[in-house]
Amino acid sequence: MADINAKPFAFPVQRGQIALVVIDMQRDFVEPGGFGASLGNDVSLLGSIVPTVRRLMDGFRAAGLPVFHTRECHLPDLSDCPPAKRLRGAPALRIGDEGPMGRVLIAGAPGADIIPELAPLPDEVVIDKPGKGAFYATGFGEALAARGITQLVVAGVTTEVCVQTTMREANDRGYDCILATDATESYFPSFKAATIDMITAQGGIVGWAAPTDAILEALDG
Ligand code: TIU
Repeated sequence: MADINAKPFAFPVQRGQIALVVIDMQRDFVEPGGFGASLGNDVSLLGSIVPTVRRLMDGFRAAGLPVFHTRECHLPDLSDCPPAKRLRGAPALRIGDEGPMGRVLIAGAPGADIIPELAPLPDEVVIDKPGKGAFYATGFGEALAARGITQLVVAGVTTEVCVQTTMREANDRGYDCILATDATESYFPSFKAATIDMITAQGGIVGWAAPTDAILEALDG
């Protein structure tokens, strides 16, 4: 394994300590009729990264490296959904409401499932998270520690919300994080670009960024 050619400088891959985390590639964010659409977003942009995320996942799997998946979702009784989250704004559907893909952002509802093209393998860890970050109120940190993971390649949606929040949480916990720039997407292209700039500025204040090809090349090297 070689260093990844990345911004703001080469990412030093540590063999046996690197994992991929794919954030929230759920029907509720990617397909019409889900949570993302209920917030007023055009969800069509997000579908464009699916083949690239799949290529990244397959590269990790082929290299024998762990792949983690997350889902933003809540318990059916909403006991893990703060009213401040559920009641904010004036969405067409609120979390827990019955929508075209079942109850919005509720664990077990069809909309909360990961899209079939990116389905986890049976031995891969899936983290259900009630917040935007993957570490808050989950067992993600413990799952990573149990496997000796110290470096995260981060992909998924949306770049400036759950992806960036997870990278910031990870960075504060001491992980080296690199964002796969073409395996993440936002409903707002300018927010995606700004996020990549924010992460990599100031000498990598939050982490690194590189396209999928550069990441896979390093895993092969
Ligand atoms: N609304 C939005 O851009 N994102 C989220 O609410 N969740 C995630 O990013 N997964």
